[in-house]
Amino acid sequence: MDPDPDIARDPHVPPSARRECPPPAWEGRAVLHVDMDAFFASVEQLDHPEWRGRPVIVGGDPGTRGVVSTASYEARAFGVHSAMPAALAARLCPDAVWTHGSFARYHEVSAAVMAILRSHTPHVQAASIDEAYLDATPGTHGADPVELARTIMREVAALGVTCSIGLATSKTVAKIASDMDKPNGLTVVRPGDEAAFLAPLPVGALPGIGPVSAARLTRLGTRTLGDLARLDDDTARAVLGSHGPSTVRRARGIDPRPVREERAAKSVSHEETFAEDLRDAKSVRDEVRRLAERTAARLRRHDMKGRTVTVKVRYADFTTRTAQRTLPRPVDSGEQVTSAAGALLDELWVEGVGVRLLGVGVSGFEEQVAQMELALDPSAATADTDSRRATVEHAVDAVRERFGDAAVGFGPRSRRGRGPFGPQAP
Ligand code: TTP
Ligand code: MG
Repeated sequence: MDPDPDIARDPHVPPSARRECPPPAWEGRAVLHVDMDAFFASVEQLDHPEWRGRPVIVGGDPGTRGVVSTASYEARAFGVHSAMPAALAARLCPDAVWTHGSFARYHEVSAAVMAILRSHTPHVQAASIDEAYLDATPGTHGADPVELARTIMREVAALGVTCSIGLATSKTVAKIASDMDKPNGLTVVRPGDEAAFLAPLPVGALPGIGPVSAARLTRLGTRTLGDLARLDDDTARAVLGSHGPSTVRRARGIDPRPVREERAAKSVSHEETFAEDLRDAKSVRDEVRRLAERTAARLRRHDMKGRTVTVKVRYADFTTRTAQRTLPRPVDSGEQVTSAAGALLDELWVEGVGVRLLGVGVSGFEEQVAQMELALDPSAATADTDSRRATVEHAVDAVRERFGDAAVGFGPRSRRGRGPFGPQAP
């Protein structure tokens, strides 16, 4: 519960006691949440040694209506933070270095960090450009989870940027813990300590509770996660909607969601073998639509989008053919997958030949970082078709959910924004 509880490093514990009281072996699940410190600003300081130790603000322009993307810890000391209007940041911190930064460079450093994580275990879920979860449950991973966290911090620091890590028995608690001792801090919540660790924190500390829910809870007198943990399911549902009961369980430290390895999935598909061969074009087309919609629903359930749509047909004589098309943008809607699959079917459909099996798949997944880039740069999507616009809106939703409403602008005001940080504050 305290930052880094390793007794061996505690100066108040006499050396004789250190040998007698090794920390108990970790029991059960161990989840690490790794989050880079002031990520974009740290990359800028890495690339511009003359900016190290100085307040650095990424995004926006002093004196314009832009918003701050992030600020170095030196700038945060002046009260500057993400999503703050640039003009206000300029007033708070007049001597800051301002830069628009380069998303390509942030991707590069992000990829190097993810590679370090994956060198320790395949059980890695990249949650955004600068954060990831690792499953380090003893038995699935060799090292003690606390040791693993320290090793990762050392290896990331060797790249020239730092991260903070939360280690706990679940994703929710690990994520909250990683924020407790920033920058360059390790916070360990040992098995059994979850509820006590969470109880004093304000409700807004729980991922998923935004300002609106927090205000609604506060009006009811539910201020801390300890208060929230005491709500019954009916009240939770009335205040927080259908996710209420699971939110309350997370406030108690109960969160069984697994660390998901996106990379494991190379394609998402549905196929079906028919009891009787399909012989007319309409029933084949209807089946393709049904399979496309099921595939798209599964994509959305897993929060994935892919650019390549494949249709597979096995004919009555058992010969099998596939056709594939790569779209300009990743898709996850039933309509988009159906429309691509329908066009592919035209290439495969042979009048008069029975169809035994049909399949519709989507592959070519992009990492969430690519979606974030798109969202932060609406000019990248020219918004000249509805589907492109929908893609951007979806990505904007994802970023807003994570960073709050002010983080991303959208529409005419933002379309002409500059660099990767086009969005302009009103
Ligand atoms: P965060 O991890 O939220 O922030 P951070 O890494 O800058 O700082 P901290 O030490 O508190 O973790 O976001 C990661 C990057 O995402 C951040 O460096 C820039 C970008 N970002 C935005 O572009 N807009 C935003 O509103 C936020 C919050 C982040
Ligand atoms: Mg960060």
